[in-house]
Amino acid sequence: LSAKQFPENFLFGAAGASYQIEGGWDADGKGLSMWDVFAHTPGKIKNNDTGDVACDSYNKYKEDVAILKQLGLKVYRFSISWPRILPKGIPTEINQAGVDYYRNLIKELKDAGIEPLVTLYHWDLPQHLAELGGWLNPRIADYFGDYARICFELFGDQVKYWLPLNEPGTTCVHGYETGDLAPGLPLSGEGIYQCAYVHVLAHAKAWHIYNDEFRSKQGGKVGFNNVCFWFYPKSNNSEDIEAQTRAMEFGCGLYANPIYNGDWPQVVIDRVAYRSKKEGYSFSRLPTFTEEEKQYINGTSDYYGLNMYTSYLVEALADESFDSPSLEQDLAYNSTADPSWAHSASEWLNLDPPGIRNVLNYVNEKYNPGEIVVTENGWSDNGELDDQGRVTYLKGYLSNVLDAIVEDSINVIAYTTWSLMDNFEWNQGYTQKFGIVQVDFDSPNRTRTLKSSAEWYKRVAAAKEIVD
Ligand code: GCO
Repeated sequence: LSAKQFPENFLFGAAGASYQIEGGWDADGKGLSMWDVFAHTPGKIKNNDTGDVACDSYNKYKEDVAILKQLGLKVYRFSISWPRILPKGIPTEINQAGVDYYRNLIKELKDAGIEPLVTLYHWDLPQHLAELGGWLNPRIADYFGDYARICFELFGDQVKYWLPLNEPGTTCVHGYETGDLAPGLPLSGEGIYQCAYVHVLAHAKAWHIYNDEFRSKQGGKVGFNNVCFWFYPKSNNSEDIEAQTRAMEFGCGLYANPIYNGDWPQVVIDRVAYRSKKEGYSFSRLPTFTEEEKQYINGTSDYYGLNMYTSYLVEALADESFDSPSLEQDLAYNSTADPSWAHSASEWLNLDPPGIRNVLNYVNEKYNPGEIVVTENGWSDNGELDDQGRVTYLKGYLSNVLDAIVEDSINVIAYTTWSLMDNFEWNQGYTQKFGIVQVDFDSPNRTRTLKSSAEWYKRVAAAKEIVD
């Protein structure tokens, strides 16, 4: 029905991440990451699953690229495992087998006409650095800068799209606030803000290194990746509308605002200062950027890498709903799903296609990022081959991306669905499947099979429009 077309040079693709797909956790000189350690700790992951083998992409990357090619996809977002390149995270020792792996993967992609979009860090922090304090230690930004420089040197002749970090928000909330993801530190009310601070500095460092040392000869782009979900106020009460603002600013804004506007969102500054004072602190639990840091972080992104999956309704809560300092208390809202939304296999993921168009408009207006790449968007189920739920989801969200481009004039240049293959879904292990391609985790061969959604997506990528 719709004759609306994606722009001629729009890139359709798929995404994945090292720890979730590679396996080879101790192969050929790779060092330990904090995810190896976390997953090997009994009780942390559903069924005590691990990423030890995962999709075995360390050995089967050629098959992965062949599938991308068969689907007519033109961009592949993958991440480099920091400890596969630098076993301890430090630049004293480079693991040549790791370098070879990514050079081979990139060559395979380029030969197939597929653009690599490379995340430098998708949560697998070298364990050595985790022991030095991980994302609570501001020096991690310096270690990250050294690692980023090495990757730009090693791969930058072939890679034009970089994302230094993946979803700082998820790490800071789940790694350092609630503790249900690695490194598993429940530092309620405090860890999250220190973690956000260190991530912002690390991202900016990588961007500056690229800008100063590589941009003129390599001509690539370094984007900022951030997860932004959409929140609707549950009612038109001013309290619920303020809760919506808090939801957007403590979620999306906490990370994006420093990068695009040079400081934390004002709402967050005010709210955490107010709460901290009430709780008896003489300072805010939110670290302060120095003037020099504000200058350094401001404007350090060449495109916005948006991860977007779901929406919620928010309802304001009374200010004293929790009895100790916490993000929950700072947020002071309750979030629920609209009863009309379909649910995925993941408790947090609902079907609300207009949410992505709302977020694209929000990000575009607030941060004026120029180009946007939707770097993650996808649906989970139990792994069935005829995955009509995923087709419905992708059709709805992609239609809204198309409307954002055509009707709202937002410059979305690419879309990489999460995920190319079923994979290790963090603390949910292999119980939730996001792939457009099925992986048989019971077969030693990790057999890959296209699902209905892959066949559908292939037709969309070829037609550059939404098809039935
Ligand atoms: C991320 C995501 C992915 C997840 C996906 C589904 O941070 O990029 O967490 O790694 O697998 O979002 O939950």
